[in-house]
Amino acid sequence: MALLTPEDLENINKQLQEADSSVRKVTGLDIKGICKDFYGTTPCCEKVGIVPVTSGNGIIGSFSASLHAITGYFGFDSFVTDMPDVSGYYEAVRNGAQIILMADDNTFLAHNLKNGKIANNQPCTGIIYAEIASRHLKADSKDVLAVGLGKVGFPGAAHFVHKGFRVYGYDADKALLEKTVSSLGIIPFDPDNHSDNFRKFSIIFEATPCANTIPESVISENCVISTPGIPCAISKELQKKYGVELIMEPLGIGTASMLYSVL
Ligand code: NAD
Ligand code: 2YH
Repeated sequence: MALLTPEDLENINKQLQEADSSVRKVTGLDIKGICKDFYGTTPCCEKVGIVPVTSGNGIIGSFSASLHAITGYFGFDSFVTDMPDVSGYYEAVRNGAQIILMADDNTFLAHNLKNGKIANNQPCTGIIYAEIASRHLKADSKDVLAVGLGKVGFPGAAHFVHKGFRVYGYDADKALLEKTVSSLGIIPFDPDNHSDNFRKFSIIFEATPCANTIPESVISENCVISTPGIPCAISKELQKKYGVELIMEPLGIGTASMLYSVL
């Protein structure tokens, strides 16, 4: 499991603003608007308690502070507890938190204590990046290439299928690819296959922990690449060469998706 680093989270407000402007350009709505529309929820006055967690690899510098900035950006009233772990959870509830946000090395959750709803960051992230890409106003077809079909990628690919897109999928793990092809009915994409390599996509969804995972040959002019994957799936040079609209941000879009899903 790849862990976020303080470097990933540098200038989180600026990263969110830039992502919001790309989302608006691609879909006509901002991130908030998409979350509202997709989940059918609107925040009213829910207080969010952010609890640092020391287990495993421990506290990530600026993780909690970034969540504080992100929740504020989306209009939630939030606070970070002074204490971590169980003591922090107790502190959050005692101080009126209705939604708890906390993460260890494997799971990042949002739990609404009032209505019992709970969300996991990985599916929420996959689904919202897929939802954003599916709203690409200038897409030339309902074909999508999904690269990386793990804990974030699988729910994203499933979301495209659910919305009626024709999904071509690729994962470096052949067994996982086969399993996903049979469970979701997607079309296996093989970057080493000559004819697959001549197919071009105006929507590409990527969720891997690797760089340069998207072959140049599949990128069409002005395509949208919606990618929660860290590091970035495509080089700056290729982005520029093909006028790619990139939707990529390390924490905020997925967190917004989690929060709206538990309202
Ligand atoms: P995962 O390990 O469950 O899945 C990653 C998948 O990518 C695996 O199935 C792996 O086989 C595949 N893969 C690796 N290299 C590949 C390549 N070159 N080509 C094709 N497939 C390849 O991980 P995950 O939890 O799904 O996370 C995926 C990425 O998303 C990670 O970088 C993670 O840090 C990031 N992430 C970002 C956010 C966000 O808000 N931006 C949120 C959650 C996760
Ligand atoms: O970065 C992570 C994991 N990859 C799960 C997130 C899924 N995108 N966890 C963050 C750990 C935070 C740490 N325990 C803290 O500072 O509280």
